[in-house]
Amino acid sequence: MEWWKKSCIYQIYPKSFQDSNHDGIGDIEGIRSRLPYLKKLGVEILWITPMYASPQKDNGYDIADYYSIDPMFGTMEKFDQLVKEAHEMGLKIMMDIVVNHTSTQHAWFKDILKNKDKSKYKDYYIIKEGNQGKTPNNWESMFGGSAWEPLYDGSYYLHLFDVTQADLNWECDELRSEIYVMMNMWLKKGVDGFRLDVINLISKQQDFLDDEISSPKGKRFYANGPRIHEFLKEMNKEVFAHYPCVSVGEMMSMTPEKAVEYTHPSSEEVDMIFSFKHLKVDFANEDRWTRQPANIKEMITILNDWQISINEGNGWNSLVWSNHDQPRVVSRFGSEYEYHQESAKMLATVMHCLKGTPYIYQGEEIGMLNAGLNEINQYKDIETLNIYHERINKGINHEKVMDGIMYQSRDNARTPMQWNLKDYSGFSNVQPWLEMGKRKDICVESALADKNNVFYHYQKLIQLRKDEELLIEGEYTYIESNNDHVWVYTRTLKDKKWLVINNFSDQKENCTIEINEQDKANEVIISNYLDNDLDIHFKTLRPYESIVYNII
Ligand code: TEU
Ligand code: CA
Repeated sequence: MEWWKKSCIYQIYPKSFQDSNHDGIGDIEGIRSRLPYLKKLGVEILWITPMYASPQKDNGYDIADYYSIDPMFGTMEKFDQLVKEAHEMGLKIMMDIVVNHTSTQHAWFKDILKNKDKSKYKDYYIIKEGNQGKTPNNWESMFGGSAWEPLYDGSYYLHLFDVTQADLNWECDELRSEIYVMMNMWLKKGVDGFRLDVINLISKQQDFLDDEISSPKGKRFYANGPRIHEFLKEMNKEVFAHYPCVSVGEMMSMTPEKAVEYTHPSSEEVDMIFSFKHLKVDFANEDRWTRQPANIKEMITILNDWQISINEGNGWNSLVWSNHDQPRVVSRFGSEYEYHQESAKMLATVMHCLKGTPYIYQGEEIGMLNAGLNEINQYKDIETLNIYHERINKGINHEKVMDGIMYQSRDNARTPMQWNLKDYSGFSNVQPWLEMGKRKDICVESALADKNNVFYHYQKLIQLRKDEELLIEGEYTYIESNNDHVWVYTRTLKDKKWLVINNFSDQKENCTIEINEQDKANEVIISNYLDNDLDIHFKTLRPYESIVYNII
């Protein structure tokens, strides 16, 4: 079995993980000092978001030099030492690589600005003539506004994200080879794999037509574009195939059918994809910035559908509640106060018992919550600031705009990691680059001191996945329970069967579980309440109750 199927991936957002030199910004030394904590939790792969040299307009997703570490995080020597120590402790390192675009501060782009039409790098980016003094087409940036920015002499470059993130031209053979050489360099150094940022956007349909259908405009012409499979097969052959590495494609506009095409072993593209469909069930009218109560039934339907289709197609799933672009999961689908611990544990159990590779985003393991920042000037995220101005300019009132931002802003997940009850939660001795979240009582030190804390629940789930082949290879089956707030499923391997019951509601919920009449439970494997009976056919579940039974 591939090693990454068994492992749990922990995502580190370095800027906000641990500051070692007290400049308010997390760094490599900080990560290194916390390896024992991560080891204790039991995770096996550390995915670290970009630490390459960057002007940090999009917190490192705007890379200026793929070959160097940003001084704010440390040096290449420090990075090598981190990899070495992690390996000595049995931890693997997954790099985050951004090859859909570079920063406009990258040497290639700067060469174009300097040498204009003489630059040999003009073909590395997507540069088009304007359309009678206007942009080449009507495509929009994911962060708001046009996706085109004037270059010089009436031409424009494409940027699907910020204006400082210029899209690379994957049609250019030379560009592709340079990217593969660079990726090989990191693997030679000893890193264990890549998370590939927005990788299914790299192949653009070449006629660059106007678009009135997708949102943002243009998306259907580049998401899963015409040459995407060809490019990924080439990347696999040129890079991944030479190392026992893991490759995770972050992809938007995904369906399970498409996911199978990318992850089926015979496709030889990527090992798994990271996608978001189930994390849109609290958007009103598909507008991320206007919230509605989460539609749990829809979420269960989506996740269930992915489990079934991916397994049937022999692909592989990523199991994800949160990352650095998403609000905190407990704020979103759980309870911030009364049932904080119960709901955080339930959410953990649901994900970790599904088939796939689970991800934990830093702080999730202690149930960290949304930031609670209510002034726009407390926000740093470029997307949030752009959206704020765009919406205010459209005449939407400030309170309504802030309501959406407080709930959805990416900064919700980016406030510094809370280690202890000291100033700045032990993240730093000085005011951090982004304000601390409002709920300072939730921190690692308090979590570790309480044997019933959600931290130990995650620890136990991670260990269960190491010990029980059933959780890795076992078949997933949906079980009817006649209650929309409840998700029941089984995992089966040979003659072993586990029943997983989860209540997503903050109320007591009754349900009839449509499992075989003769099935009986003989053991509770894990639960978020201490006293469970062994009845598995009819249950009155307590708020956010979650139980895993062994079935005989
Ligand atoms: O994210 C792309 C993505 O799929 C979105 O979640 C995105 O963050 C945004 O919310 C769309 O409106 C990746 C990175 O994870 C993100 O941090 C970067 O900003 C983005 O790509 C560009 O590199
Ligand atoms: Ca620092």
